[in-house]
Amino acid sequence: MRSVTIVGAGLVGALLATLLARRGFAVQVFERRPDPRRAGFIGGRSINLALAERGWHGLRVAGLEERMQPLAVMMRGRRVHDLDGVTNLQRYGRDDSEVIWSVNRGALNIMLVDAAEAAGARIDFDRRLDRVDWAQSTLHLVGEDGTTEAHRADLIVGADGAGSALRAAMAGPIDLGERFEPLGHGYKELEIPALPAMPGGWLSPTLAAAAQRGERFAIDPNALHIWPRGRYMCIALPNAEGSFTVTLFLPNEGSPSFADTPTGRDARALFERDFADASALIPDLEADFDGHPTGLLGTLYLERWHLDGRAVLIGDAAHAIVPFHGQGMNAGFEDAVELAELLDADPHHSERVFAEFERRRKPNSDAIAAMALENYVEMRDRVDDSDYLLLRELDRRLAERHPGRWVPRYAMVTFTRVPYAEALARGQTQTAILRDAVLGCPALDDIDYNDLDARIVAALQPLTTRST
Ligand code: FAD
Ligand code: 8RB
Repeated sequence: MRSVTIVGAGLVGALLATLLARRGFAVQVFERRPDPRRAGFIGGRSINLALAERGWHGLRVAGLEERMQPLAVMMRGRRVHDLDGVTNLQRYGRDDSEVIWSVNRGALNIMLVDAAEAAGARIDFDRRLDRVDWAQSTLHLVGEDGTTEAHRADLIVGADGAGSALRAAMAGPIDLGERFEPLGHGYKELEIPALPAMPGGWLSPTLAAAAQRGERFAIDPNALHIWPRGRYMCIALPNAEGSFTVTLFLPNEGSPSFADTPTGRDARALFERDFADASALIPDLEADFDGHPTGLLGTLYLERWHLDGRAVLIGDAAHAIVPFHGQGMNAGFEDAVELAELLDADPHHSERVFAEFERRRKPNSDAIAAMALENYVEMRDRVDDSDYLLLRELDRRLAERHPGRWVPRYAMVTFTRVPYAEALARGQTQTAILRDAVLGCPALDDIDYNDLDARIVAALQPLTTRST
């Protein structure tokens, strides 16, 4: 039996542990944090994630889709809030089969850790990887009380996130070609609380009436909310119990920015000016802003993901990206499924397996990194622009005329498993056609669709059904 040591029992490490243990590998996981199932750990802040088809596929392969589904909140589209608080829903897909889902990170992590152990993996919590002795093939781990232990490892997988300690250790013997590109923008998490059973306090009369009727959500629960403001924005994702996690994205410098918004009071003033409808729903904005750290954003690129046949990186450790396509975890789950399949098929040639894994996945992780950067501009600046809305409507019409051949890029990324690199390339072809079609065309009904159809059939092959 081949043994694998995984560093990190986060989302990707725990999924990979499950998949490998189920295939008969002896799996040992080391995780820096305490066991998330331990009492006292649960009940902290609700942090949610958008789960899309690629993520669901990973859970499906691990046999967890049906356990997760009841905990997930459907988001049918983006609900765009203008400066006056007027909102519009832009559907993501054709119907309720093409939606994304908001899930609780803690609940998902617990489910994955449970599944990994049930499949036979061993997880040691409170064990931080400190360094690796490559000559002795030994991991050196530090416990929460400072005690150290050594662990001989055969194959090592680094699923220890963006700040990966395994990556730092691998960079000793080889040059990974590592490059981090900061976005120049950061983020802060705030909370729209659930409506209380006993209305009072901060609630407006309208919300108090909603609470009286037994409603828990202060705004549409079945949407990803966006407050686009050009160079910056806010978003909100629903939590099953009725609250929303709000994320404010701002440049680090300039105005407004995190530099000129140092305190919660300054943030309240910014919200009153630019996000007034949201401001009224965030009673603890000052305390949230002062109490939560400002997060950093950027893209991590590596030229190499493995150290011969001994160690390989996956998930954020290999390719941390900006959040604006909601695909970080989704991409990491695709890594886990792919690596488990490759290792299972050829367990005794790990160098070949790791090289093949990198060959298959790296073009796709580069593609989603690029599309995630592009989607920031789309979300913060374009979703309320009439030219954009016209292109989006034509995109939708062409998808209707050419099912399986013309698929909007957002849909390819979110609702299919078409490789990201292919989604990026097809998206470029489609965008060129869209732009030509509307050039000098005031209305979509004036377009010559016969001409356009011929060009589309020539430029785009039908998508293969394997991944749709
Ligand atoms: P992580 O989840 O970061 O897990 C790494 C694990 O390794 C952690 O448990 C950590 O404690 C452990 N570890 C670290 N160092 C060591 C060490 N030295 N020794 C032992 N263990 C160690 N993605 C989406 O697809 N959709 C979303 O909507 C979305 N929203 C997000 C919202 C937020 C606020 C953030 C921060 C990210 C979001 N992402 C989202 C991205 C997603 O969270 C990541 O892509 C995903 O968690 C990557 O999984 P991972 O297992 O590679 O890394
Ligand atoms: N990391 C998401 C989308 C696309 C939405 C659209 C965007 C917060 C950190 Cl910013 C963002 C999307 O185009 O209409 N789907 O899912 C999730 C997003 O942010 C998550 C919650 C997030 N990720 C550090 C903060």
